[in-house]
Amino acid sequence: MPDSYVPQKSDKFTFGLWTVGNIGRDPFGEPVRGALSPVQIVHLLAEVGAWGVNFHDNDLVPIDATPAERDRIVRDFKQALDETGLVVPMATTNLFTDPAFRDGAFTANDARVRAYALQKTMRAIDLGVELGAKVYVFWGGREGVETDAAKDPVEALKRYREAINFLTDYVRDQGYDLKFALEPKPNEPRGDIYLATVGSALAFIQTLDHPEMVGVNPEVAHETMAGLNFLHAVAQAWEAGKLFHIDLNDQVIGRYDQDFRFGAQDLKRAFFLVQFLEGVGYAGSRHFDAHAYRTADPDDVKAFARGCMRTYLILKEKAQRFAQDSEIQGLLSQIRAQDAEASALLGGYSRERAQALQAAAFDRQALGGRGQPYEQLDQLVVELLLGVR
Ligand code: GCO
Ligand code: MN
Ligand code: MN
Repeated sequence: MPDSYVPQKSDKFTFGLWTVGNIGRDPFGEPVRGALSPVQIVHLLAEVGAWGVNFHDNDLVPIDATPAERDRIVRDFKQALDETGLVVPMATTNLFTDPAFRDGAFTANDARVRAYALQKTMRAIDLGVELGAKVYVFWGGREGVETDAAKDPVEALKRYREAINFLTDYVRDQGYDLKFALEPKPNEPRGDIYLATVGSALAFIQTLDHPEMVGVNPEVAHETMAGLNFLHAVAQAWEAGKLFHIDLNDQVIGRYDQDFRFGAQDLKRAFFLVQFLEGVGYAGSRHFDAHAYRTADPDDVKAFARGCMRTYLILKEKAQRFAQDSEIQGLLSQIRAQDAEASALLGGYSRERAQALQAAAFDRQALGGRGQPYEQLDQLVVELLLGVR
């Protein structure tokens, strides 16, 4: 039987160099896998069927590389892209690994660090654009505090805004075709990170000089760490025209930052997410910002990468079944049926409508007496996902 879950270019599946390249270091243990070169990772991603590869500046070019080394690395990387047909849809800056950023980058208290962060980001933007990136991600992992004695949170926001404004102007000045995507996270590695959720990032974007150039890069794990409903965050970003990118992985609420394989933890939430992205026609990358378990050997890393994509495709098929399932659709039309008389009372404001509403009679007890078959509906979804319908 032909396997219909084989990734295609049109699926727009991407991985960062740091994801399948993760060597399994954690706060308690040394690396367990050998480092792969960027060229090796490109070939690995091509082998498993990915469409694109993303990188931080220093995933590709080490922070202390000479200009000659940089040129050689970029040339080899481009050659690997040519050989495999992989594209680079997104790039980003590492503003968290080097000790210089121990107090943050754009929000660091030391002005020299803030200036260095801008310089490093401009250079990383140049590199990303050179390799074809159209989206530039800002994940402010170190932009935060352990103690609020250290930084004024209002001042931190002002610094953050000044940096993003500077960089949007840089992109315009260079004539680059590049959009920014802010990636919120509540904590880790800082005790508390500024712009902790998608909602905070969306509000912040409206205060920028070029809000049209800036959207968000929501990540499953990050909203889940905050105990929030990821689908709702994605939906709000989408509705605001700000879903420029997405980081897919999985996470248990209340645990450390796990970065599990997409769908590894909560299949039902993953299903509603895929159903949403496919349903609205989200056209951006499906980026898996996840890594294999520390127990994985190189073969198991490939299984991890294939698993992310395969689960996405299976859930996409489940969404099609959901749309075709007559029992589910029957319940949905029952739930969504609208009372014409009541609907006429709703909509935009007019004085007549306000008067009609003031005069309307509502049978409050009848309203409270009406149930909804959500148990039935949810059980049908569960059975669909369990493969028995
Ligand atoms: C994390 C983040 C990062 C970012 C990456 C790209 O929790 O470490 O998700 O993986 O996505 O730095 O900006
Ligand atoms: Mn993350
Ligand atoms: Mn991420």
